[in-house]
Amino acid sequence: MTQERDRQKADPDSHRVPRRRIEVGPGIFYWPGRLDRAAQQTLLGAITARVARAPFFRPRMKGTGTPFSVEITNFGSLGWVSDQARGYRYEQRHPETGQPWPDIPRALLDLWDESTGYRAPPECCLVNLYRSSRARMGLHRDADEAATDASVLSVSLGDDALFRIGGLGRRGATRSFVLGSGDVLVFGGPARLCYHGIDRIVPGSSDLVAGGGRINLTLRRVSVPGPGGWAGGGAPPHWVGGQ
Ligand SMILES: O=C(O)CCC(=O)C(=O)O
Repeated sequence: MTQERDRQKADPDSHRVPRRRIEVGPGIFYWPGRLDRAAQQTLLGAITARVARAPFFRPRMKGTGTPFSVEITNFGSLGWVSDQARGYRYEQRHPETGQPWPDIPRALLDLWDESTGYRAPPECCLVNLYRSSRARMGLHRDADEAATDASVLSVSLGDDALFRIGGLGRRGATRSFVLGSGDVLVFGGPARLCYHGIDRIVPGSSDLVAGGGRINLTLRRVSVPGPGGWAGGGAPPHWVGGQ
């Protein structure tokens, strides 16, 4: 992966050709430069238009109320939120505007189909904004979803980030690598509940995001699709809204 990254750095145009998919570990797939610069700009435009309707906000840890170092918003029928009183959960509306989340951009839905092959669309596109050089994301598991048979799809835009991924236990061995603008990561199957996080970003390593920083898009299927599943209509499942 380091060689891949070095090649991109040496040849700035190399990102125009989608690179091959690399299996980093069982169930963990990494596509450096999956989106070329034009695709990144188009996607960023789609994100910016939606953020105007669903502005970034800063989630807080349950109990302590400690603010996250990242700001977030969501697209899709369900948005991941966290606040002091109720902690991690999915909600159908933006906590500050009270409005439903904007739809997930078409390009991301296509990428989901291509890269996860899952039988149903994602319900949540969590948008993480790493604006400050101190922004990071501690090791955690994506464990608030019922559909753990669906992979998690992650798209990076803007500044490079040092991504860390381990195993199913918090204290196990981890490995880290750089996620750059346009890189795509998918983890599922044996890796679906792996611990992962962002150690730090590299400020100024990309000029894509106006104002600087990094945007990460994490797409997840929340509910189990099909008979008995919930596809955004009717009564939501019990894990939505912290009920
Ligand atoms: O920013 C990233 O690349 C990781 C985001 C993440 O792990 C999450 O939102 O659960």
